[in-house]
Amino acid sequence: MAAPGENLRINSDRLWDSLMEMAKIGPGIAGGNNRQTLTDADGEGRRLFKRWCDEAGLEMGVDQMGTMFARREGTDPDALPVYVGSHLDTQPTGGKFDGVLGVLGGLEVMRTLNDLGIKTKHPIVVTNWTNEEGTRFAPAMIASGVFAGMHEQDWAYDRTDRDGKRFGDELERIGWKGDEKVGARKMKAFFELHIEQGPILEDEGIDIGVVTHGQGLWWLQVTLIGREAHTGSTPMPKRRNAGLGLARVTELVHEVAMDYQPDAVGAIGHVEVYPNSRNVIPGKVVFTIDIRTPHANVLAEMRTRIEAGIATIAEALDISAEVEAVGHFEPVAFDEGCVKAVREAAERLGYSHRDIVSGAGHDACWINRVAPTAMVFCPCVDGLSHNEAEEIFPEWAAAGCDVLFHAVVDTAEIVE
Ligand code: HGY
Ligand code: MN
Ligand code: MN
Repeated sequence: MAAPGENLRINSDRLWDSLMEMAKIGPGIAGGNNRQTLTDADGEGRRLFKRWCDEAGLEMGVDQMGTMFARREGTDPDALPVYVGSHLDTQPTGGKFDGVLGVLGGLEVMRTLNDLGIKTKHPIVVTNWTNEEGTRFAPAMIASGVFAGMHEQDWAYDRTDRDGKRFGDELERIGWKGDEKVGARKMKAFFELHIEQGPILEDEGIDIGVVTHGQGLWWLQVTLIGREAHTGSTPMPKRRNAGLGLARVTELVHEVAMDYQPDAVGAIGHVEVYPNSRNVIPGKVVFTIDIRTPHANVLAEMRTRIEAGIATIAEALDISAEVEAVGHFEPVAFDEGCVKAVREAAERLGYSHRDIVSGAGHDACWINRVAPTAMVFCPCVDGLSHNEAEEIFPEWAAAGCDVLFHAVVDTAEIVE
């Protein structure tokens, strides 16, 4: 089947305008976004996306995890659809492009096909996966995880945020709990366009990242219990200081990650200190360790070393420690056929490209377990993401979306 000509490009201005329009919903305090999952802002962003899909003549379906699927018909309605998409939810201090570029880039593919009157054999479906970020409700990629059979739906519904609100209740509250069975949809392939969220492409002056692998991850939620006491009148030897435990575990995570350079990473991003009073020794600290590496054996070793280290620290400080795994996926190798479609699209379009491993997790990491999957990366300024200062250039967004367009349309097979 003839591939689309190298002259076929998406409408860069329309894509950028849509990104800027979506960025107005759930604004942050420093120019980025705070459109956390299942908040009213998320609901507003979903309504805007649905309006745009309606205007593009797409048929919208919503599953029981709230994931949105907007379908453009193919000439063969029985042919397995090609899926494309990402997520519209953001971090509390998120950027305008993480996830959003993949959803609105998928919509731009549809809009361009409509403009050109192109018909494909396979239907194409653009997707907004619920709660990719995992910041309000852990774990990340929870909806794509249920879709891929990695999490039970009722377990996902029972996840609570720090105010004790349930995922299932919040999904109903914002009015986006669909009736489709999660995972019932079968895919010919899934493609996700995303910003790199790291510095490699920009540093090397490369337009496109052909994502061959995704690194594996553990999120370990740790609860340290000591004893609240007066910060002034309690002698140092008599303290059971959970805050000191947090400090030592933070150092431990860093040291273990540094032992496996250049690939491993580790940090603690979420911390709750109780009672969080200036003159009370912390009696309880709850925090989440995030460790990642592309190597499965190293990921396991890092977790083992960290858990053993926590036990040693707890004993030395006379505090107790509980460790609960709240997020995990093994390193991912994306589908070679789909990766090839991305690489060939970049070559056809004349964009510089290189193979790359994704440092961040993505819905594609789970969907790769149930359908041939690949990702397209574009650079981001200073490699910065999960920061309101996240930035890309319109040309970067357009190049990534052009490659997405060609990879998706190649796979969906142009009929006329
Ligand atoms: O955590 C991640 O890698 C993704 O941004 N949710
Ligand atoms: Mn993302
Ligand atoms: Mn993210």
